[in-house]
Amino acid sequence: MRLDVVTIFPEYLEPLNVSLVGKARTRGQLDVRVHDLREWTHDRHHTVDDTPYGGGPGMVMKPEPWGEALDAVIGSATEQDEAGPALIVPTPSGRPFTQALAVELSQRPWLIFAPARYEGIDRRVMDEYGERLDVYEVSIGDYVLAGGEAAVLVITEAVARLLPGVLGNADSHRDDSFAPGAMASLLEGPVYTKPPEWRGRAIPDVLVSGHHGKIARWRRDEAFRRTASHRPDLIERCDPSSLDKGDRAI
Ligand code: 6GU
Repeated sequence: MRLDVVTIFPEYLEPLNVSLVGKARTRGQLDVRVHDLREWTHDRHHTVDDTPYGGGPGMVMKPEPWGEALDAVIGSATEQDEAGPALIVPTPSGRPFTQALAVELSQRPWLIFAPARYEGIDRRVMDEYGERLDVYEVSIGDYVLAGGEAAVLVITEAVARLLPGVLGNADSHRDDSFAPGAMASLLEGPVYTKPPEWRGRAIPDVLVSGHHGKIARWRRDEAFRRTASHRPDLIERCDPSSLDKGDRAI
């Protein structure tokens, strides 16, 4: 997969050199290219923003640098990129970023991220590229960040771990909280490892009982309890047929 990020803070994307995403890059599974938006400005001050039409607080990102930058990135396609890119615009006014959207994006060969600072990007940029490619305006949650760069890191990590061969064990994401169909989309319950006792705290006996049926039932109950406590909305909108007799007993 190819990822391009156009930003006024290229150094904000340094974490893409580390951990899972960094390793995927070294292995050649991810081709990440970070670009400085100011390279596509032509004035002495490398201006990327201006005051909003209609008045109001804050500044809006000017369309011209974005247009030149996106044309250059899209125009750098080689034979490998024949499928064409999707444009991801992180914004608090976007559609929610979910595991289902992470799966959809992980199936695309090329993503271009356009994270904004200030009050956002001039609307005409999204309208213009929306006529040529799929544009996803995406929010990572109901809170406001100072810019979209942190959202790029979040979306990239969620997408990269779904790429074939990036996670050591392909089964690792089958039971993820929010995986479609997994555990009826319950949150994951507690996990334990050695030693069997730590600071006077023992692990639950059932986990060393060797009884696989009882272990599965216990895990399901813990997941159900945690979901009911932290995310009752997930249980209210789940498919009732995904709940079993044991769940209903809780
Ligand atoms: Cl994607 N950007 C900004 N600036 N704030 C956000 C966000 C994105 N998602 C939630 N809050």
